[in-house]
Amino acid sequence: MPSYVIGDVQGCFTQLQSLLTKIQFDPNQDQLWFCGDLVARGPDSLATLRFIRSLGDKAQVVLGNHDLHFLACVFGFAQVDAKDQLNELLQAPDLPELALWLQHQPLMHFDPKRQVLLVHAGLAPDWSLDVALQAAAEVSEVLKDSPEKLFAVMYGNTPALWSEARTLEERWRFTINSCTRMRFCLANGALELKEKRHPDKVSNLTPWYQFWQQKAHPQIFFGHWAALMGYSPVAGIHALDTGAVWGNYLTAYCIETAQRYSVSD
Ligand SMILES: [Mn+2]
Repeated sequence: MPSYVIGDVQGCFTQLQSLLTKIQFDPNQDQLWFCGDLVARGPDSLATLRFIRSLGDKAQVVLGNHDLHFLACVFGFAQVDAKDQLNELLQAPDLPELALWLQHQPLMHFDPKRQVLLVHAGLAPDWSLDVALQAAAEVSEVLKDSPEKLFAVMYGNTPALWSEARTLEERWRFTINSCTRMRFCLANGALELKEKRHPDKVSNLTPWYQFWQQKAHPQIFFGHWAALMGYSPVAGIHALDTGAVWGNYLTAYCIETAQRYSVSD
């Protein structure tokens, strides 16, 4: 029963289908884990969401920043970004079911038996694994039960440290920023949320995963950072966004065999 972790699909439904052909995906046996950003910039967010939802318990999803922004638009708390191609999805007759399904997906998924963790962007330097799981679970609960409360306070870059997140709202925002937006941190572990380039081009910031190199950690799979092109230098921390939506590749990683598969179109 192989499990494949798949990078940021971003509405690239055609590439997703070619990738599944390449790995000879068997929906009766195989599991697909998606590391978030299912929708937004690519041409076919509607088909992507319908397909992944139709997989039922064969698919494990975590939410990315674009998925949360899409939900905030559905709930009237944000405007669709001019670069997004979401109109077809927003006008679909099954939008309510698709949005509700997405709203029930977690920010983080942890399989304690296999010691494998899935998250869109990463884990904050000043978290332990237990604190990270607890913080992510709190956000998932509020997203399910009172999404308006969450979307009203979701946007913003502060606090930059978990120790500075004092109110419930600050904890939600910090958790969402760590799990769905972070790439680099300052030397003290504070989140820096603007820089997107490859670490080789950035001198004064540290990639989040370098902080986790020193901790005992499960295998971590993440997306979100297309400039890495699927490479993280830390053993057991796997980058999977290979920029399908930017004309590069969509990647799947088989957890059992550690083999990578990519398609470009
Ligand atoms: Mn992202």
